[in-house]
Amino acid sequence: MQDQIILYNGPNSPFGRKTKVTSLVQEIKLEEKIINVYEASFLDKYNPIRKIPTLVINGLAIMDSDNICLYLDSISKKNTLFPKKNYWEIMTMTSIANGLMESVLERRMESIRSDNEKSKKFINKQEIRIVRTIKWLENNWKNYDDNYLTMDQIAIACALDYTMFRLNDNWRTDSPKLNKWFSKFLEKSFMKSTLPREKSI
Ligand SMILES: N[C@@H](CCC(=O)N[C@@H](CS)C(=O)NCC(=O)O)C(=O)O
Repeated sequence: MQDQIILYNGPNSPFGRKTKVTSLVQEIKLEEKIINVYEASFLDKYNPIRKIPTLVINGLAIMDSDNICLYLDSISKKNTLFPKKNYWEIMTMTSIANGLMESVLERRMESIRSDNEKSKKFINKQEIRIVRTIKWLENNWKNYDDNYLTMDQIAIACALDYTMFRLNDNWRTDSPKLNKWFSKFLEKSFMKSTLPREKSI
């Protein structure tokens, strides 16, 4: 019997998008449930941190997008997204992309707090980190092999698209190498079918 795999995801989560894209690329069938994580107390029994994405396979819960992607990759018959040859490079690049997502998310969460609660200093710190990280990606850009997809490429594309969704696309003019690669990558069907859905949450 085929395992029942449920992916609890949000409408806009860049971490969740990474996992959804991985399931599409690795051809793993799963049921995606889009939830509002801020009201999802039912999730606590699987993941006390109450974050999406969370994957549940016949009652076994896997949390954190990297673990979920590694799991989906491990049960796939397709080429691995984590080849041994460049494993640590791929993992580190993926973590840099995760850090970018995190900064854009933190900035967003801070900016929607009420005026007497939000910290301009904190928002500014995140914005500086966002610009620094994208600049680093541009300066350390290596040409990816168009014929072999790796996890870091998916993570970087999701992070950059999320930056445009929540902040702006100024980086595109400042980072020509990255922009050239990204424009082509966005055309892929797994990117087109996983665009962020709602501005509000
Ligand atoms: N390290 C986690 C980060 C996941 C994460 O931050 N998810 C956000 C949505 S994008 C979330 O669930 N936030 C709920 C909250 O903070 O209450 C991963 O890679 O999965």
